[in-house]
Amino acid sequence: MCVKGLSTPEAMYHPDRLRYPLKRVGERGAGKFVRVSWDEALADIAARLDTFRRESGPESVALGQGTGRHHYFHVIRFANTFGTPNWYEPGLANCFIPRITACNLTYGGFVAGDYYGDVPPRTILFWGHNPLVSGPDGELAFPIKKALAGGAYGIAVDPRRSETARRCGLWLPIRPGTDAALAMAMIRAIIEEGWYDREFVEAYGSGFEALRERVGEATPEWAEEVTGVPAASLLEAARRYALDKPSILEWGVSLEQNPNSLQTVRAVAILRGLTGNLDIPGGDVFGHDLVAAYPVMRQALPPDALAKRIGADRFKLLGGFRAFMPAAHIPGLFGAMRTGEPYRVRALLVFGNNPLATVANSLGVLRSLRALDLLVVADHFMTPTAALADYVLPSAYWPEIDQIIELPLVAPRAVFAHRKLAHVGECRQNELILSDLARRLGLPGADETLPDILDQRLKPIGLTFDELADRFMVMAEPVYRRFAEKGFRTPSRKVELSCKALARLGYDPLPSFAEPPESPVSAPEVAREFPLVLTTGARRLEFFHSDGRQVAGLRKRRPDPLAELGPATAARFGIVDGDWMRVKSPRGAIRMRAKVTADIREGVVSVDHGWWFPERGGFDFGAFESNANVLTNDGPPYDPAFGSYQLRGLLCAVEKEPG
Ligand SMILES: Nc1nc2c(c(=O)[nH]1)N[C@H]1C(S)=C(S)[C@@H](COP(=O)(O)OP(=O)(O)OC[C@H]3O[C@@H](n4cnc5c(=O)[nH]c(N)nc54)[C@H](O)[C@@H]3O)O[C@H]1N2
Ligand SMILES: Nc1nc2c(c(=O)[nH]1)N[C@H]1C(S)=C(S)[C@@H](COP(=O)(O)OP(=O)(O)OC[C@H]3O[C@@H](n4cnc5c(=O)[nH]c(N)nc54)[C@H](O)[C@@H]3O)O[C@H]1N2
Ligand SMILES: [Mo]
Repeated sequence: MCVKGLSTPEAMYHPDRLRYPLKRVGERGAGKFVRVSWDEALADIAARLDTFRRESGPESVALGQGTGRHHYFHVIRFANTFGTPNWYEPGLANCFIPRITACNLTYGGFVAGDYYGDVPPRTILFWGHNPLVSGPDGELAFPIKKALAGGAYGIAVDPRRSETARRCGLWLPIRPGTDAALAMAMIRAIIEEGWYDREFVEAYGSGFEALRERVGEATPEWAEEVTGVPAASLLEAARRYALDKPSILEWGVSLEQNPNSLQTVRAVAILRGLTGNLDIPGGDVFGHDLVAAYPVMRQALPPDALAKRIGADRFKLLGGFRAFMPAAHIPGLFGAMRTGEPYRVRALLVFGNNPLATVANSLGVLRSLRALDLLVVADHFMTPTAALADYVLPSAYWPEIDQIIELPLVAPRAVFAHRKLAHVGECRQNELILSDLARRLGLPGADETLPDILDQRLKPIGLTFDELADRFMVMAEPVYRRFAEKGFRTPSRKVELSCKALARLGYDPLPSFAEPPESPVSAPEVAREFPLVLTTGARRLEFFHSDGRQVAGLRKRRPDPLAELGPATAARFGIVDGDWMRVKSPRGAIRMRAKVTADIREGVVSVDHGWWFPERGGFDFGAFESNANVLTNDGPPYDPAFGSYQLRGLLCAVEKEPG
């Protein structure tokens, strides 16, 4: 088991675990709270939400959540039925939705590696992704280890020789933020060398000639100059991925945390189509929707509310009606809280998100939260964000909830039951907190209970939640090459190498590279003071984002926030392994412990994210001392389609801390 799983009892029964609802007394941020009953807390919150709704419109109330957890769709349901278009999740612009959307646009559905069928992959291309550590969602670490041990050839595109890259035959140490250039050059090589799947492209590809023309100048030599990846490695990677089939392409969040996220994920997505590695055994395959979608009650949100969604007018694939899961733009929303532009956002209800740690520009986030009339935070622990709240609500930990786990996007054909087996204090599952509030506010659908919803979702497989729980899981038979009969689920029924739907929305139908706006190439004057390239947030096994720092069993294994840099880079700044150093960007400075390693591209600094110090107390738990998001940028330019902001591929400097 993962160390985080093993530490569950320690985390769940931790003395600092929130056990009762708390109400703030004294000033915001003074950290003084008193215990109140659920009834008192929810009655007051509901009354205040009702006032905001009447005085300033429902859009003045925002909902926030972190990365997709069990309550994900219920938060959206609450927002829709309350009538506010302003909910957010860090993943919408900067994690996963760009990948999903690029797949939908290019081949009409999301694809994931086929590790569970009879045919194993021969090649796995890991792009900005370290699943042996991050294993997102599909518990991918296990099948991937097995595939690599069984002889699959691994290729890693990563500025770090990550845990995954170390098991690969080929490592392409890329300059952060330049992935689109590498992908364009691989597309060109695959076309010009004749390595593409001609039969597949002729039958099922649309826009091949336009694509060929677009990548015309993306030679391996050009890409070497831009990305730092040797031309020979690039060609070897392209040849193996295209010819040693079946191949899986595992891509990560690194492709999305930059202002060119749409075109970056599109360029990489196209590789699957060109090489015919789509929906074949041992390749990347489409998911099956085994169960019904969560009833998010999208129809309850009135059309005039859609127009008020912050960012929707500009970022059409984030908030517009063509968006996969329309949401508000985080920098715009937090901006509205502190500036009142385009209108005042007065209240924020947060479920499982620690924006002071995980959203770019932490000091800006602090000002935004302080400006609110009402902040409610539901969490397991008193986090720096919760410490600013008017109400802190104790949420159930994962063994204390009922839910259905279906992951058609990553584990394409299984559904699991997850059954409650413990209960701590007065903690409640978030869905139940939201339903209670919905009832008090008289929102549509408020009489539908969580068990009703779970049963309703399982109707397509003819089971109730209890029946599924007795069986634990249901898995469907694999189906491959569905396109041979029905084509792809795109307007042209083909793989859209050139994408008409994008052109219609006013975006480039073909992939392109844009130099990151803050780089040694695009901002040489900034680079004089900040000569190194910054990337942040490479996952660590012990922690989930800002979670877990108070769990001794985890903290012991990783006591300090680390920043990795290469031996020559460290020597240049007089830093040795283990030194405390300051890492500075044009926006701020933090303290990190240096990890000097040859397993990173020279000139790059990779900074851990999510750090705060629960043991410190105070009003902020040292939340700004070693927080990567003091360095990152929530300002423009943004990706024109998703509004993605910059967490990777920025500039920084390092210096040894005196004393
Ligand atoms: N610099 C930088 N910043 C990043 C990233 C990066 O790479 N670099 N990555 C970004 C990405 S991809 C993401 S998805 C976001 C993640 O951002 P978040 O999801 O905000 O990250 P967490 O720190 O996990 O915050 C979640 C909070 O939810 C609480 N929690 C966990 N489970 C539950 C639950 O069941 N109920 C409730 N109520 N609370 C719960 C935890 O205790 C924690 O305080 O971070 C983003 N931020
Ligand atoms: N233990 C643990 N697991 C997690 C999480 C966690 O916090 N902790 N978070 C979960 C979440 S929400 C997410 S989104 C996933 C993310 O998981 P992954 O998609 O695997 O992403 P990261 O680990 O952030 O980064 C992957 C690799 O990208 C490299 N990299 C950094 N910048 C660049 C770049 O510009 N280009 C390229 N090509 N590579 C780059 C990093 O060095 C790193 O090795 O992990 C999930 N799983
Ligand atoms: Mo994420």
